[in-house]
Amino acid sequence: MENVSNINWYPGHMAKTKIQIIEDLKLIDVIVEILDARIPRSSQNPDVREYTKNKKKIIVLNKADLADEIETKKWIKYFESNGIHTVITDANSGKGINDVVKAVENVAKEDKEKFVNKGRVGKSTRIMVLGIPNVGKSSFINRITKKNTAQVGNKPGVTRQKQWIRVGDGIELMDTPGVLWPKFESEEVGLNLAFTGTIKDDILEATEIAFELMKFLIKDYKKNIIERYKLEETLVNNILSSDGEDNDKILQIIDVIAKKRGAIIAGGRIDYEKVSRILLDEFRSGKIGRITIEKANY
Ligand SMILES: Nc1nc2c(ncn2[C@@H]2O[C@H](COP(=O)(O)OP(=O)(O)OP(=O)(O)O)[C@@H](O)[C@H]2O)c(=O)[nH]1
Ligand SMILES: [Mg+2]
Repeated sequence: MENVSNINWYPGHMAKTKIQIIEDLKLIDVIVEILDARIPRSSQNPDVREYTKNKKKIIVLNKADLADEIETKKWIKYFESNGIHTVITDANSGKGINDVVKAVENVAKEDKEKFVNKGRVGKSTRIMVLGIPNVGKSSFINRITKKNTAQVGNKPGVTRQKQWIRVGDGIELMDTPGVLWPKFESEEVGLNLAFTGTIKDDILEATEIAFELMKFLIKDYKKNIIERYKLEETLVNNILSSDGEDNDKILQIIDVIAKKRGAIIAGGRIDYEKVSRILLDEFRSGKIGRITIEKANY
């Protein structure tokens, strides 16, 4: 396996984007940081801590429809125990979006009372969405602005063409999200981002990603694999308890799935490219079930 942690992503854009975000954040009262509920740790850019030092922040665990509900509850507990208000959403269906508005209103209330005390009534709370690629920023913004598309317009003093959209009682959202770059701190983080499709499949081989994914699924979600691919449970258990290398056992299970799905090339050999695509597509679209890759171990 290539060293995933050394993958250098969009190097030209990175510095510019960072400067832009820091600039934008000067206008922001509350940050909405969107994470992937399946990989809440790997989808968080460590720089965000620096950005959010003196800011209020709400964490949104998006794609919650694809994540394991029990694990998601643990993650909420984890973040809340660190004092961060956390909301779960499915930006595809719009589920949970109103909870985000409510959470922002609650967080903002405190500040507002301060302003009222100082005689500054009517100041809006300005929010901005931050998140790594593919986490659902655009879907989230489309959802949260759909009901209330009243554009607040450019504010004086804002030189760039930023639009503010009213999304709740005294809440204005910056229409463009801040794109954060994931940090490949370890091979594990790189793989997690590959599983969920954040890293394009041409950077790592699909066959490699699918193999590593299967290794994880057999360890934590064996039942889902057996059910989805209608495997004989005893066959799977026999493979797993047989002598031999663990990697070879995973490959044997992939072979069984390949045969079931007709991923066979002339001569009867396994079409690993095809079976890998099937596994990745079905994982990413939730067909294998609701799966959380990173557990909240606190
Ligand atoms: N199942 C599911 N899919 C989602 C959810 N939110 C977004 N998606 C899908 O994830 C993909 C990426 O969503 P986007 O909204 O484009 O993500 P983004 O963060 O704007 O991505 P970039 O613009 O590339 O940075 C799309 O295929 C969405 O349909 C969700 O809550 N659940
Ligand atoms: Mg987008």
